[in-house]
Formats: sequence, C-alpha cells, structure tokens
Amino acid sequence: MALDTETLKELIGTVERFVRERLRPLEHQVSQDDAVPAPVRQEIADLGLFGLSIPEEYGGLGLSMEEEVRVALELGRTSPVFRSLIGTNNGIGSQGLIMDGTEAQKRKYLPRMATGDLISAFALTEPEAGSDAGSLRTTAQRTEMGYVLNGTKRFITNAPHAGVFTVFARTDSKKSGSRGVSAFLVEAGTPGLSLGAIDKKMGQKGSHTSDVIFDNCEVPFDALLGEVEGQGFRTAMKVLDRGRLHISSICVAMAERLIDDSLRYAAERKQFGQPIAEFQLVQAMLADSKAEAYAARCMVLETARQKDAEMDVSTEAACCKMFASEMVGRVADRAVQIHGGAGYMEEYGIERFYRDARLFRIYEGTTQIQQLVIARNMLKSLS
Ligand code: COS
Repeated sequence: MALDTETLKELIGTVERFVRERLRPLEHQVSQDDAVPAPVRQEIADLGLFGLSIPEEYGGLGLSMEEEVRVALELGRTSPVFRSLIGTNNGIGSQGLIMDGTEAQKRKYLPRMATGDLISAFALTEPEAGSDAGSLRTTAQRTEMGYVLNGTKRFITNAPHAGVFTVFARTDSKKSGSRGVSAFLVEAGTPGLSLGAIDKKMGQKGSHTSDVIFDNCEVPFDALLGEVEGQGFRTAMKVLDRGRLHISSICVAMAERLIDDSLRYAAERKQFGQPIAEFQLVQAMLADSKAEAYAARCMVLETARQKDAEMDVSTEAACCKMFASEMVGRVADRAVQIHGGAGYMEEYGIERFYRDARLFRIYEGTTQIQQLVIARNMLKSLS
C-alpha cells in the first residue's frame, strides 16, 4: 500500500464528496455541451487525480492497484466522461512509459502527466487492426536521424487533447504479427502528425476520440520507448492487462450508481396504489443487479490485490473486464426497465448511462477478446 489507512480514507472521502457535490450536478450539461468545463478540469487536477497511478518520484500519488481501484469505485459513480479525462494519464497513456520507458523518458513526461498539464494517449488501434492488434500496419522506418512513421490510428481516446502519444508501429517488416512491433513516444505538433475530425459517438459525450495520422512523421531515436525495438506488442498487452482492471472498477461503480438510482425511484414511484418496489418482479430486478455488482466488486478488488502481490493477473483481469462490463450492461438495462417511460427520457439521465455503458464491452478489448485471452491462458496451463 502506498498510502496509510487514514490518508487513503481521506482521499476516498474527498473523491466521494467531489463526485456527489460537484460532478453529478454537471452530468447533463457535460453531455449536452460535449465538454467538461475548464474550471472542473482544474479542480480534478488540483485533487491530484491525473496522477493517481504515477509513481511519487515523478510527482504522482503512486497508488497501488488496490488503492487505485478503490478511488475508481468512487470516481465511477458519475458520468464516465470525468473518469475518461484522467483515464489515459493514469492508464493506457502513461503505463507503457512507467513499465518500459527509460529514466530520461519518464523524467521528461511523467511529472507533467501527473499534474494534468500534459495529456497522454495510447495509439494502438488502426482502421484494419482492432481486436487483431498484432496485425497493425503503421510503420516506423529507421533512418540516420531516427525513425519515420507512416500510418493511421483510429478511435484514439483523448487524441484531440493529447500532448504525447504512445504509438505502436512496425519497425521490422520481415517479422509478421506481433513481433517486429515497437512503441514510440510522439509529441503532438511533430511535423507529419495530424488529427482527424472528432468522432461522433453513441455516448460518453464530453470525452473525445479521433484518428491520428502519421505522414512521414520523423522522430528522434530517443522517441523509441525504452530505446528497445520489438518490445512494443508486449508493452501494449501489459498496459491493457492493467487498464482492463481499471475499466472493470468503473463498470462496478456505474452499476452501483444505477442500482441506487433505481432503488430510490422504485421506492417513490407508485402504481396500483403502492410503491413499485413492493412488487416482487421489480424486487427481482433490483436483487439481480445488486448480486451481480457485488460479485464484480469482489473480483476487481481481489485481482487488484493479486496484482499488487506481483502475480500474473492476465487471466483474472480479462475475467473482470468480461464480467463487469457485461454486468453493467444488464444493470443499465434493468435500470431503464425499473424507471419505465422515465428511463427512456433524456431528463432522467438513465438512458444516458445506458448508452455510456455500451462502450465498456468494446474498448480495451471486446468481451470476445477477453474470452479468447481467458481460454488461451487456461489451455496454456495444461502444458
Ligand atoms: N503480457 C505480456 N506479454 C503478453 C501478454 C500479456 N498479457 N499477452 C501476450 N503477450 C506476448 C506473448 O507472450 C507473445 O510474446 P512472444 O512473441 O515473445 O511469444 C506476444 O505478446 C504475442 O502474443 P499472442 O501470440 O498471444 O498475440 P496474438 O496476436 O495472438 O493476439 C490478443 C493476442 C488477441 C490477445 C491481442 O491482440 C489483444 O489483446 N487484442 C485486443 C486489443 C485491444 O484490447 N484493443 C483495444 C484497443 S486499445 S484501447
């Protein structure tokens, strides 16, 4: 544990209050405006939330995985857009650098990521390489000066705000699949790097994704992550193992929020002369949601503890991501059902969560990829 019990309790209490008093009242506005207001972004930075998982020596809070999950379990009880703002700096945007970067690379970027002055993004997905990440086509050609990148990355979270991208590109065209892939730290503004238009999404409005295009984009040798070629795919997989656990805790938090909202609504809403919560068919929906969210909470916390104990949690993280993201989909669906007509109307906000939740089953690996990872690891354990 990085923090003593009292300090952790204080941090979690602060985040809980901030979510309840400051963020929840803004959910509708953020979705309508498709933007998090600048003062709120600053408050999030002042709370240190951009640097939860960044080691203390680089200016972050250096939380353990369990501590990070406990904070995420509070931060996730509102629109996931607020989490997304800090998500890349704590997760896929910074972890490759933390795990495999050189000391100079860490010193150059991590302190500004921890304060939120620099936003980071993870550029793996391509138009023709989504689930099959190892088939990526972006190339990084070695020259006398460094590398020249060419290719297009797609649906890159926080790309429109990012100051630095971890870009996965093929340095060795002779090696097929995941071998021959390297990771690069490429700064926004580098000539040859441009962005596509901001994507129009089904939900999570206020969080932005776009294409990132490399057209003869020259980077120096020291942009190569860890200054080692051919390690990029492994780095991406390790980053995703961790990211999947973080996303799972956000799924649990959203489910718990929706259960609270559904419970309150069911206790107040009267039909047939009594609160609908008195009807056993409504109770069944509430109970199923409660039990499933509790199961996911236990899985996420247990896996986080195993990760802190330096165990390989690739299988368990995939189990968490698969179960928690599917679970919150079912919980969101029941929340709409319990709210009835109100659940379908924009002003109650339930339909917004329903749309927002849909992404969890897709990004950082679809449910089907998690199934594949789990089953493959099970089969490997036989040999
Ligand atoms: N940790 C460390 N290394 C890992 C790893 C992990 N969790 N998973 C795989 N690797 C390593 C393997 O050990 C292997 O190394 P060697 O080449 O040295 O043997 C290498 O990576 C390739 O692994 P594998 O053969 O399993 O790769 P595949 O191309 O078959 O694909 C999947 C693996 C499908 C699991 C991978 O492509 C994947 O996760 N896809 C989903 C991508 C994703 O989540 N995208 C979301 C967008 S990013 S927000």
